[in-house]
Amino acid sequence: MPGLRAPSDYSGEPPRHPSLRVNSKEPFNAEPPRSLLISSYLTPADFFYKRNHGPVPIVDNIKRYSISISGLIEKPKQLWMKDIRMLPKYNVTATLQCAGNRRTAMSKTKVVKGVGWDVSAIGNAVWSGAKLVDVLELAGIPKLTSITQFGGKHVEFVSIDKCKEENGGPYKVSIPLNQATNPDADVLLAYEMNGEPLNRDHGHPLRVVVPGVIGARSVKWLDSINIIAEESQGFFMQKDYKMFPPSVNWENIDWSTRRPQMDFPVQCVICSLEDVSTIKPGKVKISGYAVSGGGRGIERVDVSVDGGRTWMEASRFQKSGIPYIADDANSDKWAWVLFEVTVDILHSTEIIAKAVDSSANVQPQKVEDIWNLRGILNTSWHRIQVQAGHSNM
Ligand SMILES: Nc1nc2c(c(=O)[nH]1)N[C@H]1C(S)=C(S)[C@@H](COP(=O)(O)O)O[C@H]1N2
Ligand SMILES: [Mo]
Repeated sequence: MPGLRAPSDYSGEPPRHPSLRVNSKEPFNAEPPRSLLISSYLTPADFFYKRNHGPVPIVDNIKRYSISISGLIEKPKQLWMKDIRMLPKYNVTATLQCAGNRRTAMSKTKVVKGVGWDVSAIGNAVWSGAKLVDVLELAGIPKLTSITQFGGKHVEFVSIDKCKEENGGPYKVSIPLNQATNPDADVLLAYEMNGEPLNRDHGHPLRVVVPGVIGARSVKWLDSINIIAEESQGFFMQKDYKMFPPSVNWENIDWSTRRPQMDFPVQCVICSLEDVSTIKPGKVKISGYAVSGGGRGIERVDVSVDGGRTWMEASRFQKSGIPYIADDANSDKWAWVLFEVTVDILHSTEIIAKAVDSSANVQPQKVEDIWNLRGILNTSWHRIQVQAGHSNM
C-alpha cells in the first residue's frame, strides 16, 4: 500500500510512556498500573493499553495513503484521507477491552496460552472519525443492509502489519454487514483519539472502532475493506478469540465448532487495590471500573468485604455533575462506568466486586467455571485479599 508501510522488525517502534507495564516487548503489549487506569474517565493515549501482533506500521506519505473497498459489491472504491475527512465527523466515547484482559488471573487456575494481562487491558476514549455506514454508502451500499445483491454479508477489515499468526500476513477480521451499515451501532473509521491525531500504537492514520465488541475487532492501520459472503477466514477470526468450555484442551479442540466472539460480557474490576494488599484498619475507599458489551449499561456494582456473605452497592459515575443512569440518553452507552464505595475494614478479609448490566446479566462467581484454554473473557468476580496491618503502606 503506498503511503503506509509495514516493517518486518522492531527497530522503528514508537516511544512509549515509562509507567506502562510491559507484558511482551516484541510485539509490544503493555498496560498501565491500576491506579493510573481509573484516575480519569477518559484514558490518555499514553496510558491506554497497547496490544500489537507485529511491528507498528509507518506512514511515509499521508497524501498517498488510501483504503480500498471491494468484494461482493457493484462499484469497488478507493478513498483517500481527504475523502474520509470530508464525511460528517462523529465523536464516540467507547471503551476498548482486550478479550485477554485478566488472563493472568485465569492462568492461576490452570495454564492458558496467551500474553499475560493484569486488569488494565482496557481503556476509554473519545474516538473521532467517519461512520463506517457513511463510508460504505460511498461504495453504493445503503444503510441497514444485511446482504448485498452479490451475496455479501460480512465486512472484512484488513491491515498491513506483519503478524506471525498469519505467517507474516496482515491482521484481519470481520463484522456482520448489518452491524456495519447500522448508524446506531456507531462503528467508526477513526483518525482521532481524545481530540488528537491517532498515534502510531493505536492505529495511525486510520483504525476501525467497533463499540461494545472485544478489542480484537477494532482493526488498526486499516488498508482495505472487503465485502464477503462468510466471516473472515483470518487467524484472529477462526483460530483465536473464541470462547470454549472448560472441557476443551489442545488435544480435542475443533475451532470450527465455535463462533468468533463479538460482544463483551459484563465485567468489573477493583483498581484501587492490588490483588493482595495491606491496609490500615478503618475506612477504605474502593474504586474501579465496570463495563458491559453490546451497548448495555451498568445497572449495579455490588461490593462485599466479607468474602461474599453481605453486599453493598457502590456509586457509579461517568461525567462529573451528570448522574449516571444505565441506558439513559445522557449516559455514554459504549463507555465504562467508574464506581466507588467507602467501607470499614477491621480485619484481614476478601473484598469482592461484581457488576450487573442493564439486561440483568451478572458476572460468574468462579474463574474455574469459565476457564478456557486461550484464557479469554475472564469476567469472574474480582477478588482482593487484604491484610489488615499497621505497615506504612
Ligand atoms: N492491525 C491490527 N489491528 C489490531 C490488532 C493488531 O495486532 N493489528 N490488535 C487487536 C487487538 S487484539 C486489540 S485488543 C486492539 C487493541 O487496540 P489498542 O492497541 O489501540 O489498545 O486492537 C486490535 N486491532
Ligand atoms: Mo485483544
